Amino acid sequence: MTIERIDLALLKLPYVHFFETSFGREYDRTFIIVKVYAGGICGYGEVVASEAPLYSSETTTTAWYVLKEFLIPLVFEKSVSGPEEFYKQARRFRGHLMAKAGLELALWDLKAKQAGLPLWKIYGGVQNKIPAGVSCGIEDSLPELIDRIGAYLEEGYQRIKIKIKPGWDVEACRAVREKFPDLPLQVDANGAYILADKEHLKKLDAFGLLMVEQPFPPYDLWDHSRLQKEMTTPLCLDESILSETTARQAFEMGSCRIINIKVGRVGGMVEAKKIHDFCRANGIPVWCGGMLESGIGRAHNLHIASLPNFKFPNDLSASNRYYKQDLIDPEIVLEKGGFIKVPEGPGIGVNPVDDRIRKATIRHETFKK
Ligand code: OSB
Ligand code: MG
Repeated sequence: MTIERIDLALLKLPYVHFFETSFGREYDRTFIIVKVYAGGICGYGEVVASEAPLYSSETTTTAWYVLKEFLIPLVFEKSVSGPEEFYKQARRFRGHLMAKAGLELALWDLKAKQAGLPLWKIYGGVQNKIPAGVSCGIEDSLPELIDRIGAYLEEGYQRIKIKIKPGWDVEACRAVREKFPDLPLQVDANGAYILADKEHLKKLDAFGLLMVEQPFPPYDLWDHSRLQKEMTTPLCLDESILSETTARQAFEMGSCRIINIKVGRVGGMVEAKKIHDFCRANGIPVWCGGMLESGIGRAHNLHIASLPNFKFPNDLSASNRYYKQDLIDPEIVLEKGGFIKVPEGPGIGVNPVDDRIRKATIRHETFKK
């Protein structure tokens, strides 16, 4: 079915609580929602690039530009109607993986809605409830971190991830471990260290962590392999894994033992599935990372996390952990035992509320064939 129209909207939503990583502290999130229309059906996608090029080199502005000037015209000019065809065509453009993923996800939602099936069925998912974890930002003090973790555990989350950076690492782990000796716990540095910190990072082996995520910057696969050789705790790569090829290279070099899959980071679900399948064939467990998505992006992540090689609790939390009012109705909730249900309706299976989207929109543009 021909794509008749594509809409882009730039939104800003305030967080319920600030989120601080080794990049800095943020109070709200700016992101792009993509809508694709065909035959009276609308597919939704989310572009996870943020305002500043901190997590990756993409920003909301570069994503908007690349969508408007290259990716949307490609869909119309080549009469692209589905996500796999979009993936093949869009590969001619280098990089801009988050921009590509947002449009590809909208096409996946559309395709599943056209078929009347939930996305997880189209993807070959096997789990209908997803183990939920929380990613905890850096706080002003260790007691505040401990209080926050206590509150999340009270709500029922299965595991906690804390953000670390130089000056907020070993002592933070020690404090959390003292208070919660048996808690499934992991840490994420977002690339804040360098190889010279190797001896310091090895101290993290003392805390029984599930994994240490992305200690070094994205391009340092080799340095990660040097650190992994000397640590007992598994390393997990996030920012470094951009494709099935980088996943294979990380595996061959021994740069990590676990991979975080984020569909936005790798350019869409076609590539995410390739990474998933490669990891499954080679005994590397994966889990689903998050980018503090709205309910639209998080619903997409729930379907992806239903695939069989997702083996750890995920950075997938309920709507009320992120936003006062999510963009979808009903919102995403945490079930007993610390799970989130995979939506059962067609496509992403959740209902975006147009009025809420409109209220949060700061820029909007419609494109037609
Ligand atoms: O590294 O996993 C990360 C949020 C923004 C950018 C990078 C990361 C994160 C998170 C949030 O950890 C996880 C979530 O969405 O719950
Ligand atoms: Mg991460």
